Amino acid sequence: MTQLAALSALVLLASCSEHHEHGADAEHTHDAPAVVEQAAAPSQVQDGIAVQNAWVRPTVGEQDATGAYLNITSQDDLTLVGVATPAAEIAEVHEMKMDGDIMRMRMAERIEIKAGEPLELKPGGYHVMLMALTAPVAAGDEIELSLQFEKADGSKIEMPVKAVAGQNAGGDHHSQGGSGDHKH
Ligand SMILES: [Cu+2]
Repeated sequence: MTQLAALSALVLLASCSEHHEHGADAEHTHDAPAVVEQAAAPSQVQDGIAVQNAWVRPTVGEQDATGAYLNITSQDDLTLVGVATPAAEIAEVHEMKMDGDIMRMRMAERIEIKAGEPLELKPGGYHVMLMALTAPVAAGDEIELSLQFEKADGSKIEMPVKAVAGQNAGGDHHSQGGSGDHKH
């Protein structure tokens, strides 16, 4: 798990780096091949909220649940209160935490996002859980998510986001088997 966490952090860091001034430098490469793909993911912006690196883990065989992952940065304090998608009957925000040696997952009803501090939904941490998928998810598929936020004044924001299946294939490879992610 530690390895996975480190890899995820690397990938997330790398995705942030696309905003550096030397973005035009084609020689600017990173260690993992997956990172090169990550750099192509556009950031999606609405109401001062930026979503980057949105991806979905492709399903395998009969699997009818999967995870979606993304980074959220907001100009103002914000709370993530839910998610919806036409791709699954049930979509929830979950949190995975080590409890001693056991990885536990529970629903996260509200996640505070501090102004300017990225919230990372990633394997092994917060994630969007898609259950009772309407169709299998294949690499390259685009999944539409609708993120539901609440601002400090109580007003609500719906933000549509596209997540591409399999963008984090490199990280995916390392996480197979180990995490045993989602046994719903
Ligand atoms: Cu989950």
